[in-house]
Amino acid sequence: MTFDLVIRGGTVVTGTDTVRADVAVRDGRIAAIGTGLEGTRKLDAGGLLVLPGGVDTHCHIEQLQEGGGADEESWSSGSTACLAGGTTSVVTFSTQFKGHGILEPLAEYRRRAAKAMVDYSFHQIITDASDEVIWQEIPEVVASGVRSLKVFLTYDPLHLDDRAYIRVLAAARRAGAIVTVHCENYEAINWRTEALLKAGRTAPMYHAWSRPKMIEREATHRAIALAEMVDQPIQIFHVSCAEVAAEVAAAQARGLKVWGETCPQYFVLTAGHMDRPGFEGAKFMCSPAPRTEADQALLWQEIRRGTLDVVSSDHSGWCFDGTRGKKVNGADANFRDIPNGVPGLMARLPIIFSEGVSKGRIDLNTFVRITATNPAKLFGLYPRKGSIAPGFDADMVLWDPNKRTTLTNDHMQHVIDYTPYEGLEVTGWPVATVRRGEVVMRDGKVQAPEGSGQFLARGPYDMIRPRGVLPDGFDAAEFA
Ligand code: DUC
Ligand code: ZN
Ligand code: ZN
Repeated sequence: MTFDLVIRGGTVVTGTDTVRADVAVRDGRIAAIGTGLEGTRKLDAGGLLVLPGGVDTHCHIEQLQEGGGADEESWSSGSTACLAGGTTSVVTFSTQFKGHGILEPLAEYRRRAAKAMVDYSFHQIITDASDEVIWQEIPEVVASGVRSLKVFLTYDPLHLDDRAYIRVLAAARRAGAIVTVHCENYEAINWRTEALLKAGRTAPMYHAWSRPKMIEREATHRAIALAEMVDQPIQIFHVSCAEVAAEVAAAQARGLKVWGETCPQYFVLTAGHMDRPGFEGAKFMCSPAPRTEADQALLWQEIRRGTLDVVSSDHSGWCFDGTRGKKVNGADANFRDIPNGVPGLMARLPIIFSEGVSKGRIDLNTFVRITATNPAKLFGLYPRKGSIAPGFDADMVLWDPNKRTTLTNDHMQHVIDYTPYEGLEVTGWPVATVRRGEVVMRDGKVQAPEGSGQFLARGPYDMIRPRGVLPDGFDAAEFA
């Protein structure tokens, strides 16, 4: 029997197994794994690893901005960066502006994403928990396949107070969606920011001072307690340190459906990067803020323990120069007025492979789990995405585990004019990317037609079903 494509002679790695085998593809899906397979086309994977295509479930691409327009990272450039780095599926965001609904922006996101070359879905951000959004629009959006909501417990003008957060949790419970949460204490950040600015401490490094670890820990604790009250599964986004992971671990130990995500920046950046001269520190500003090297070491421990089981990029599309990015309020803006976020669509897999696998902190199967299998499972993309087995989409990355590279912004292929990882040496590199059976990247050259990405509608799935454990047995979400 012949196949459309056979990837020959590689070492196939999944979240559980590592085997020498050929992988055969037919009609864009994996059709067989074995030896001596024959296909119309062949891709030689001798000496290479064959990994599932990366699944990045937290990245901001072409996100609409309140004043009009969108992030500089477009679907075209963002997809190119993903495929260059071995990522074949993303979950990005559809946002809501206060005073408005969620249906219109979601339609606009879908229109824009029609240019994607990676497969994609959305998390629906809720910033205004109006009755109409809660009772009519969220059920409609979830039924259309957008089965995750995102909330911010801080950030003007996005943040929700506790009452609004509870209402979103309840709406998600009724609709059958997971909620992802940005956990930092809004009032504490505002209070510290006011004090820092009054004291004349305005440089980028004071961004970290404005939001110390305990304000992330407090918000995480609160987010979990309220989710427990509603009996609603949640994922804590971008956990920056072990103290916050401990809140997630405590919830998991009690049997709650609480998961934790972290990002490459928390393994290789520190608050010290924001202390570079001039405005340079703005390149490293993201929230939560990067911590210390000691925190990085402890974060690896939480990955090994499985407390944190997803590593996504939180890619944010702000250029350093120009008038729309980090310098939108001037090259001497105080830290409060500098947009947060760092780019990382391409760099995610090389950094985690290098810092994790090449440096002996995690094994290959853990790498695959945290970058592909677990995000696919948690966000309802499994068993289509996230592994290499018959029936899965033929999304794979051929990976040279020994290739050493010094990262530069040219490697990134995003639209952003810098990478915070400039000069970082990595061992391990994507050599080719296969998306639904098509070779869409080879030796850094991305070739995929605009619009060849597919929307990933996500139906109901067991993992995010509420446990049915409620205080007093009373399901308040049925009524409010
Ligand atoms: N933090 C976020 O929560 N989102 C985008 C960028 C950032 O730093
Ligand atoms: Zn966030
Ligand atoms: Zn984000």
